[in-house]
Amino acid sequence: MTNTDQRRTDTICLFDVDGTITMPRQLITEDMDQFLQKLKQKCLIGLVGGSNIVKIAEQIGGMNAIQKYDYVFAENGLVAYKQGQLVFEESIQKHVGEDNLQSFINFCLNYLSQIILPVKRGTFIEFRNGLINISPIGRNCSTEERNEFEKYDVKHEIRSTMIQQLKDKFAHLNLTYAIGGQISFDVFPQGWDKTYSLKHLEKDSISNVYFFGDKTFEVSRVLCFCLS
Ligand code: M1P
Repeated sequence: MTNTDQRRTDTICLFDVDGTITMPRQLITEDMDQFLQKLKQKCLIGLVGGSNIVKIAEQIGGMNAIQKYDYVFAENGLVAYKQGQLVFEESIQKHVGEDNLQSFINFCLNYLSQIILPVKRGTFIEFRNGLINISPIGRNCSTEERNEFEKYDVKHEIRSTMIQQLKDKFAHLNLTYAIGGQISFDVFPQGWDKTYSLKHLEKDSISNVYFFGDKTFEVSRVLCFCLS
């Protein structure tokens, strides 16, 4: 019997990308690449990252490298590749609907136009496939301005106050608000974190999911056990 014959197809080892199989935004090392391919002889292997597929592919050796994994989930699973083939795509506009999206964006633009900050720059709303990123100071600010805003925000609660208003006004949209960085917050539909990728595995009757990630807080623990 060869190693491949012993491969368990009801079990997957699912790896986060940045900070887990690579350093943040860096290329995969030869050692890690070989380790994962060896593991693939024993069970299914997959990647789940927050970045888009182009960025993930760059880190693992190009678009052709996607087929080295049984599953690659980009944008937390909103874009899913199985055995190298694109099998699923979802977007925030499809999910929320254009009318709702525009009400939300217009409210944000109006709100942002009325707050006074020490400095304001450009790109206050960045529309991504799976989330909307909102920055009161504007994403075009310099590093120094970014650092200053972060401190100002701690004192004046600019982001949390805006989030509270959005939560009240758009409760019906079931959105999640996350302050993950220094100058902005992310808005995305509830459940659109890394656990989203589990939908694809459930559909394929994969019952054992072992998740490996660097920031394994509450969500990752759920991810580890909910299919086991
Ligand atoms: O990864 C954490 C956050 O990093 C950036 O936030 P900021 O520009 O505010 O520091 C953004 O990419 C944000 O979307 C992300 O959650």
